[in-house]
Amino acid sequence: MVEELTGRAVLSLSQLLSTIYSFIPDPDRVHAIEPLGDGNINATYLVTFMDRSPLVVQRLNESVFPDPIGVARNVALVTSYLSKRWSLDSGRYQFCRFPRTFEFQDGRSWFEDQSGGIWRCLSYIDNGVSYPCVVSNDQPAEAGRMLGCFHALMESFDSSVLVDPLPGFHNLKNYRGSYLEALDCNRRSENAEFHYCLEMIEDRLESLTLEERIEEDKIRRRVIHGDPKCDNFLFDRESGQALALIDLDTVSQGLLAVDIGDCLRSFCNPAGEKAGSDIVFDIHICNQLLKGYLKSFDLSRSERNLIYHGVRLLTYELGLRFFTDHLNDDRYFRITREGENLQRAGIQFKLLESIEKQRSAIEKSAGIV
Ligand code: GN1
Ligand code: MG
Repeated sequence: MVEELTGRAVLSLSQLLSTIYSFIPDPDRVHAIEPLGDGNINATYLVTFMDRSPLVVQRLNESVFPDPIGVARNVALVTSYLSKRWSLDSGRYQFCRFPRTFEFQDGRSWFEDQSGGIWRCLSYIDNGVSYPCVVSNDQPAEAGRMLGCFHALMESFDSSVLVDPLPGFHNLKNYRGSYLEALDCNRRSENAEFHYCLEMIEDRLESLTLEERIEEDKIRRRVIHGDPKCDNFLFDRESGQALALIDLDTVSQGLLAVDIGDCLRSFCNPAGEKAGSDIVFDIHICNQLLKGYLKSFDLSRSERNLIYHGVRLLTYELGLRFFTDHLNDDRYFRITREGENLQRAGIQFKLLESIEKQRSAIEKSAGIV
């Protein structure tokens, strides 16, 4: 059995275990180590102990993050800010919990292994479970509430202390450039799905940026999560209440419409990012999620105006990113079979068509018509 990280490093199971044992606290008290979650980027494990709380152990994907130590530091700053901020207002945010970053003996928040791999440990949120798509009626409103709480808690965080985790992330021009480059030199196909994606990409390019809209309306950038997709939320296993927003590597300055758009893109696709047919943007989920969000964060009218454009942009952007990665032989997003990123791209573009058909309903949901 081998552990394969997207891109490069391949570790045998014994190398993987001995690396993890070399830095975790109390290695002789370990009960089990097992893979955790379904993230496309980092490799994540749950380490349980005989007599201490479990830890989430992650190796940062260095072929995605150019400065993995910088990213580990960012996350330590964000988690420590969130827990301080939360304790000041724990009545209001009583159900929110956020992971804490484990500090090693040398005071660092990361560990560098012999081959230069960067690892970190985070606290495990008890009873928290994540899902790849919506599984219960209350989940969308709960997720919206949690995203709103996250934005509210992070409002006064000084994001200038963070390094840019991923230069060019959520920048359509950047993805367009990589796409054109990949199209020029890489594989092409006669496959119908491939041509459908090409057409979708080319047809919509001009009408998608948020930049002009924000300049007109003078919308300010705030602290965003950057990746609030469904399986980055933890819900209480029994009550279904949203407990936490995890995967904080992409926290940066940005537009709230980017986070809200990405969150809607993910939650309102009940078939999930991997299923092949019946891809529809579920307007009922959208209504519930935005209701939950607007209860915990007061969005200005101009920001609400951007929500439709945000969900459209983020869906297009992810389709373009999956498609480009397919052209580039899957260097970025982990795959389990050949052609998976092409299929994922097609799903995002079908979702995009459904979003465009429901523009007025989405705007109504955002409270602007
Ligand atoms: C990646 O790491 P994960 O699986 O939570 C990606 C997101 C995409 C998402 C699509 C750093 O998120 O931008 O929306 O896959 N994260 C990064 O599933 O690229
Ligand atoms: Mg994740």
